[in-house]
Amino acid sequence: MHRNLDTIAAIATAPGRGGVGIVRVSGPHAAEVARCCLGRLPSPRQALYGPFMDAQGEVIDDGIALYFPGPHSYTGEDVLELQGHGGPVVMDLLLGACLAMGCRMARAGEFTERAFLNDRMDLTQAEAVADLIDAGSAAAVRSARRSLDGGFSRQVNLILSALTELRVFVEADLDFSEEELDLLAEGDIQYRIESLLDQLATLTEQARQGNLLREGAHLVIAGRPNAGKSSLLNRLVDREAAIVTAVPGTTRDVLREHLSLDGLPLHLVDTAGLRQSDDPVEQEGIRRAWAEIERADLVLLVVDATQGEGEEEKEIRRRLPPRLPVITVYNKLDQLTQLPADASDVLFISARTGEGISTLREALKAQLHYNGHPEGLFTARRRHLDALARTRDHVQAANDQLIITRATELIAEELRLAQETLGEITGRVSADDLLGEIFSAFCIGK
Ligand SMILES: Nc1nc2c(ncn2[C@@H]2O[C@H](COP(=O)(O)OP(=O)(O)O)[C@@H](O)[C@H]2O)c(=O)[nH]1
Ligand SMILES: [Mg+2]
Repeated sequence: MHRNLDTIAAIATAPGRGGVGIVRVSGPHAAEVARCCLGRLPSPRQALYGPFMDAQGEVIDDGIALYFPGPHSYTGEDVLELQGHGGPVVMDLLLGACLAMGCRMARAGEFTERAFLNDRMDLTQAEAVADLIDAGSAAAVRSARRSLDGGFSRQVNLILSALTELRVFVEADLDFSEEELDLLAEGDIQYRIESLLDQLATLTEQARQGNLLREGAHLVIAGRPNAGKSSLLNRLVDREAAIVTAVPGTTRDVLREHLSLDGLPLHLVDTAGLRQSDDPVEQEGIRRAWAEIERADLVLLVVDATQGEGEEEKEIRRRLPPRLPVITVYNKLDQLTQLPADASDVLFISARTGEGISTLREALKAQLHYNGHPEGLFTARRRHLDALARTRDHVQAANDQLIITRATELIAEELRLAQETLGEITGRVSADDLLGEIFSAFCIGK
């Protein structure tokens, strides 16, 4: 266990003016700070109303103090909360008084970091605290709450114990037999590995959805000039965000809009039409369009249905990053008298009349594998997805060893690596730099 000898303090409420503002203190000197500031130590977990004084005994403010002796506190240490009037100057004076009494300013996320280090929560829960604070929708709040309640950790721990059992099994075999597995054990191990792979796949899909809900998807609208990209953006966000004209090359800057698709945050990007151009401004617009495409999760390739696909579209498709999903939409459906015969896997829409837009929205959800049911999800991060993928690779490698070499030692090693990798998610095994990275993204006072 880590020992934090510093007592830390910070303003826990948002900066600015408010009815109430809170200064939070955590660490071994919290009780001393309470006595100095309040004249006495409040009874544990009971509100004490009174004046707040600075180190010289001068009254700064009055309000309610709460004292939570460790380990039954947020951080696991002794915690003091001073709830005063929420003015920035009052709060600064109060914080200043705490610092004068021997506290140090807390770093961003340090309270939650201490909660983690004192085993009050694991890493997914600590991250869920930040996600809850940053949540941009009710669905995101619910999924962060679920992670905070340990929903994600429980699933990870289940797989971790399955891995432990399997490792015990394999390593026992390593002790008793020669270098190769006997057939009976092999069947059992094979079965267990397959079931592990299944569990990992299920959890990965849940985490992917959770991450999608947290981060949203980057959707780039691309195509040649005048196909109706900006009109489509406007239609999707239901307002005149982008300038639409009949002049090809109207859009030059990259335009960003946000949209919630049944709870799924979409970051829409409208771009300059892709074509050869001698105009340096347009060229820069096109360069930026390609830069956006490189970063996209999904591209909407807009084609003018009255003209169909030509050399330009071929050229665009050639340049699209491999493996980037693309939805092709034929726009200006209102101008068509009949549908082209060779266009079965494209969507027909009219940005002008709105026809086909609801189908497009469904196609977007399907392409992003968003099931539209945020209930039951927990928030997850790329870090988690990455760890899950590497865990799967190790389990898969163990499986391959089982089939190809049947070398117990190699199987055991892959399973050990799998367990270590999966443990990164909850923080059972984690490097200090990883912790620093996670907690520094928090706000001060949390
Ligand atoms: N008839 C029809 N015209 C459209 C439609 N969508 C866009 N346009 C027109 O096509 C022209 C180019 O549209 P714009 O959205 O600026 O295309 P962009 O260059 O791809 O962004 C404008 O004159 C639009 O009014 C549509 O669905 N039907
Ligand atoms: Mg445009």
